[in-house]
Amino acid sequence: MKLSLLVTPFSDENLQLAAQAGVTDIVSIYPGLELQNLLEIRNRVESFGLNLGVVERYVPTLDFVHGTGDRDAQIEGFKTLVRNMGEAGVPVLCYSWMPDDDWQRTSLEVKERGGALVTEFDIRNPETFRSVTGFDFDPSDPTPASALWENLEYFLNEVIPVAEDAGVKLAMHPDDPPMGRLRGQDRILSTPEAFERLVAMVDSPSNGICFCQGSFASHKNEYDIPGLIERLAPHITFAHFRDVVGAVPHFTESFHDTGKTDMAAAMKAYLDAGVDCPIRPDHVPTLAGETNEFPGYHMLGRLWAVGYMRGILDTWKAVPGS
Ligand SMILES: [Mn+2]
Repeated sequence: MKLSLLVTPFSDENLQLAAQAGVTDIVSIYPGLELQNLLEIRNRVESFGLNLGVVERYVPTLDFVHGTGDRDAQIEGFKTLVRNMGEAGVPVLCYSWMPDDDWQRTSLEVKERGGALVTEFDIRNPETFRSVTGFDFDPSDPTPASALWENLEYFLNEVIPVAEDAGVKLAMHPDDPPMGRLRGQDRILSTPEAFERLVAMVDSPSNGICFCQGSFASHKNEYDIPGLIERLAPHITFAHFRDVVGAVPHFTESFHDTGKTDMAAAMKAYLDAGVDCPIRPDHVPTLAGETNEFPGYHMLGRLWAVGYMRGILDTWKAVPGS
């Protein structure tokens, strides 16, 4: 596995911290459609002795997810991004099919160990549910699950051949929260069966999965994470290492050692299955001295997480027969 980090803000200091923590691969947010921008990001990352391994977050998707507006123009943009990544040698593009664009939470400042701040999702009372994450949609005009699936198949048939040509692997992130419907809007990608349907739609090494452990762990079915990694392993092109306490309808994020998953067993599951892709900590707690302006996306928790992950990786390397 390639120890990876999303660094925000994308500063020289944070890139240096990543290098010092032993990270090998950097995850960049959406760089826009100019090849030059992507090349500049790659060169800056490489100047710290790091690789640019993944593009993730803020990739425009909502028109082709819902089949609205000029979806073909948005697909063309996605193809341009894929071709640029091929040109720049960036191998993985993470995206999602969330109809509300990104994660939903109801609190951004629940206290974890030592007063560290984590996010919470609580829909035990749907009447009072209110997302505070800033991603939303018009609940008066929902897109049904059948249309979300049709739009996905259309998208894959358009994009996967381009990704194959470019040598880029897509990585589909699960819905977060992992629910089949939220506020009247269907959601289609939160179960292993749904991901098996996704990868069967277009059979290609470029049609891959981002295995976000916390998304599967917070599903009401409370999946066995190591077992699920083994099941989906041939299609995993990117991994998010995170954990939660609880499950839908109520869960909170956690440190890697305070959640409900055996994280050492999860890491071993990737290794045993021969998965060799970028893996990054996701949604880390906000620690002392940090503003919590970007919940889940500050640096101190990431650095703590990288050390934890490196320790597990080295331990399994040192265990005979593992
Ligand atoms: Mn994730």
